[in-house]
Amino acid sequence: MITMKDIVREGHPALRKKSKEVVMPPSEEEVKTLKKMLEFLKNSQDDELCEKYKLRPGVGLAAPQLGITKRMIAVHFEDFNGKKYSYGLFNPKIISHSVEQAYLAAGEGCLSVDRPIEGYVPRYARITVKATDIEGNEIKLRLKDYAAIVMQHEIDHLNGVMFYDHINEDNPFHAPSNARAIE
Ligand code: K2U
Ligand code: NI
Repeated sequence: MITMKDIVREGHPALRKKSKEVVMPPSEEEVKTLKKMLEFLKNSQDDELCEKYKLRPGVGLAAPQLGITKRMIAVHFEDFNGKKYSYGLFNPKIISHSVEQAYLAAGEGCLSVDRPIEGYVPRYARITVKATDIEGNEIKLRLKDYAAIVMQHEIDHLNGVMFYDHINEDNPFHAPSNARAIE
């Protein structure tokens, strides 16, 4: 199982690289890795396992955070309306997005960043993502608000982008005029 020792931290080159597309169909090892990433997120949200293995709770994980520069991500969370999202995705791509932006009022964190970084992270409020799921199906996801934020955080990792790259340096709590706060 994946634990925190497997997650690379700031300064690791994988976090600043553009990850490579996974050639379809994925290898057994790539499928196994993606399943382990999803399992980590589920474990990290289980109080007992979290405590037992000293996990940091996570709602998303990208392969570069394991030092694997391949375009693979996992997400596992419930949005603020209680809608559940649980996906392992190969080669996720944002194919369209809103002009309107959104940001988490509480800011963002990252399992690869062992320090709190304050500030708003402006992102697209709505996105459409196409990807191949763990079973090999080509899927299209239309996401908004929290789900859109999580997905963009993870896809950023595949492009070597960290959440704090989006924070306004002069005024970290500057909200762009067309951006909506997600509480
Ligand atoms: O990619 C990662 O490091 C996982 C992040 C994803 C994330 C952070 C902030 C906003 C959207 C996505 C971790 O999930 S950070 C820890 C966390 C745990 C529960 C809820 C929000 C953030
Ligand atoms: Ni992160």
